[in-house]
Amino acid sequence: MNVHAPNTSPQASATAARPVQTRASVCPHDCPSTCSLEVDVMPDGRIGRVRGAKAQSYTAGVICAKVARYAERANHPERLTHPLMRTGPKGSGQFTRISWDEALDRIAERLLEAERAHGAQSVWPYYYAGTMGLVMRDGINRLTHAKGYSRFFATICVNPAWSGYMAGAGRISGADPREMAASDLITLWSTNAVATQVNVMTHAMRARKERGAKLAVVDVYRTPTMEQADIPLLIRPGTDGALACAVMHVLFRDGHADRAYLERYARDSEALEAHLKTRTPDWAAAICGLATEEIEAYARLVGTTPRAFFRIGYGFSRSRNGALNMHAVASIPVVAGSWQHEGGGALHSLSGTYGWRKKMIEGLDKLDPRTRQLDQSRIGPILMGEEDALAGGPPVKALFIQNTNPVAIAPDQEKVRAGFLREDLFVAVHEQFMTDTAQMADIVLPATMFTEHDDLYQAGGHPHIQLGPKLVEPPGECRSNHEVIAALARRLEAEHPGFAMSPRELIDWTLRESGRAPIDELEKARFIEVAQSFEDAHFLNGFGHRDKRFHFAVDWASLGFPAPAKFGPVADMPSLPDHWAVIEEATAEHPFRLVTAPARNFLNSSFTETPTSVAREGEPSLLIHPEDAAALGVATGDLVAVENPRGRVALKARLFDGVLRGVVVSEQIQPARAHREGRGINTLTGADPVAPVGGAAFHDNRVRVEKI
Ligand SMILES: Nc1nc2c(c(=O)[nH]1)N[C@H]1C(S)=C(S)[C@@H](COP(=O)(O)OP(=O)(O)OC[C@H]3O[C@@H](n4cnc5c(=O)[nH]c(N)nc54)[C@H](O)[C@@H]3O)O[C@H]1N2
Ligand SMILES: Nc1nc2c(c(=O)[nH]1)N[C@H]1C(S)=C(S)[C@@H](COP(=O)(O)OP(=O)(O)OC[C@H]3O[C@@H](n4cnc5c(=O)[nH]c(N)nc54)[C@H](O)[C@@H]3O)O[C@H]1N2
Ligand code: SF4
Ligand SMILES: [Mo]
Repeated sequence: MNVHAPNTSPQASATAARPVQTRASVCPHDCPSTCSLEVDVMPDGRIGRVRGAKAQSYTAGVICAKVARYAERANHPERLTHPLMRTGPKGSGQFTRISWDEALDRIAERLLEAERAHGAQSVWPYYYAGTMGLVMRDGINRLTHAKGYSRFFATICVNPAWSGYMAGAGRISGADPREMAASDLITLWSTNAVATQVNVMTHAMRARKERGAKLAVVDVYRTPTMEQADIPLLIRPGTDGALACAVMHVLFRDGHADRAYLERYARDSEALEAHLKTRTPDWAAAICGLATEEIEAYARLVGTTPRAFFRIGYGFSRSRNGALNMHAVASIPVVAGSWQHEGGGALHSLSGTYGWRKKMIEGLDKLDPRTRQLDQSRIGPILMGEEDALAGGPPVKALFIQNTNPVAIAPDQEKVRAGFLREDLFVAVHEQFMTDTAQMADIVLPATMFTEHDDLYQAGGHPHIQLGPKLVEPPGECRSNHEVIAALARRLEAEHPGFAMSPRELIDWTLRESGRAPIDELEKARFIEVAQSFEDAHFLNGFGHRDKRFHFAVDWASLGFPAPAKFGPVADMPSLPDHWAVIEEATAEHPFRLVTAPARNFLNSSFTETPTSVAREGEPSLLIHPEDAAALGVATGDLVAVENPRGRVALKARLFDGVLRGVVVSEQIQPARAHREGRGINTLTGADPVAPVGGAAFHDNRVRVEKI
């Protein structure tokens, strides 16, 4: 039963003892799948089982296990339900309960004090993607712009990937993922889809079953996704550019480059072909660790299979050469001409196709472009007052944080922690749980979950917009991000009409202004498909650049990608696809390359509080090749110290022959306290920005490993 009627109050539901109702919703988490959900609302007014909607053709009834058991998270006894004020030293975890009015008054007082003493830009509202709902995620920007606070430059997830894709294709868009079902060769390039976006497997497996399609998987360890592959391509971290170049070398060499297509749709093809002459499979094999024959065989298959679909993930972009490598990989289906065919081409993200008008949600009419932008990924250096990170402005004196857990998820964690411990820094954190970040706060505020507020969702991995309506009342005194921002705005005398609107009014305004159906229609329909035409999705009307061509040669320093500045060693970036040797290569002192990949039962640092996820993942561990382990005298279950100049983390060794020698993998972002020495995995990752527009090289770390 699907009930679309407006939500009834919990009192009514509790007393009427009505049966379980199944209501439509959307998964709010930061996952390209953005699944369409069916949520059981129990007679007691809490949520019960969660299932994938069958009626939505991308979700197709399938969701991941961690969200299927969402009741564990929503009804968790440790959810934050009341505002808290710190009573002990910073980071001590000693808090006392206070009222909402007192909490909001205190926050406002400290933000106003920072503004008076150091200017509005000493306040930095900081957020990310705990919920992907447009109102609850992005509404904080309205406060930022209305007050002239330091702006937030979101870099941590997509910048290396998107800048690389944009450089070639000119638009963050691609083929409809459901077309995978019509494909004969599907390459999952650096996405562990079984763990991180399970629906990709639904559509890929359909092609295998119905057409005998081949599945190729490119990764740096044998993930559950690679275990399903016909063609596993296990490479060294940060070497995707080399593999892509060799594949294209073979395409040109063996007559599989589609010259007529290139003539019409690409720029710089001759320069690329000439440049690739020396980028042979032998050359690439030595860099990426594959056998020459594996590269030849895969390239031959790409060249002889018109319906070749590339589902390109984010993992390989989290290296210092990640943007260049993304551009190189995105070049393959252009050289092969795969884009012309149904079931061919590529999909990285559809995020560039929605065209939202976000003035009301984000207060864009109040945005002053002269206000500095601070780089999300560099929160450590910023809080530690490093001059280049502060972009010429005042020190940050106050942080207001929603929707993210930077003490756990941001790179260079020792610096982040030291920054949060500054006595002169005020920190307010709006959260669902006592995360590593909330633990460091002066004031903690309890937040609603997605079934407890209204929001609007787009998807990165499929073309739908969806409504996630409020289904149940929140526990205790939890308030939504929007409520908190509006309440603060009143106290801070920040002005914008958006503060006075309800979430539903903001959603309706945004839908209408963006040329979409109004909220009532969307609610009735649950989701609306917004797929592009085949021609647009396949760039057959031209790529996104002004000249409508795919660009093989890139002037990275003048890339048209919105950024406050260019980051990292942009000037040294090769113009054409290549292996750019700026990664943290292993040395004698730090002989291992560490990859910090996502864990199946967590989502970033979310779900690290739910018992089943914690039980399934176990203690934070390190996958290491048995021969490397033997050389160190390490056995499965031994505690090892993983160290580099940024810090040291204790992990449990797990011997695994699915990594190359010299590569170690830790699947997680577990809280610091889950680790024996109280330091989390991002202690080892660097906050130096990835060229050309920032981001963190989470999978590009040299480390030493020793038995403790
Ligand atoms: N279960 C679960 N799901 C998630 C998340 C999670 O933490 N857990 N995170 C969510 C978020 S925020 C995002 S952005 C997406 C990301 O999902 P994906 O697009 O899948 O990207 P990543 O998770 O960063 O990494 C995916 C794979 O890249 C591999 N990899 C790392 N370095 C390299 C390299 O140099 N070359 C190659 N070829 N592969 C490499 C890793 O081993 C990993 O298997 O997933 C989302 N979904
Ligand atoms: N080592 C390593 N680090 C990584 C990565 C990696 O692969 N390796 N991946 C990186 C990537 S891709 C990303 S996107 C980032 C993600 O980093 P984050 O966006 O910080 O992701 P989460 O850890 O899930 O934290 C989101 C927090 O928001 C809270 N939250 C959820 N909904 C709401 C809400 O409605 N209101 C409020 N106030 N809070 C809410 C959740 O409880 C959770 O604690 O991590 C990055 N960090
Ligand atoms: S697969 Fe992703 S979008 Fe779907 S339910 Fe799981 S976390 Fe949510
Ligand atoms: Mo992400």
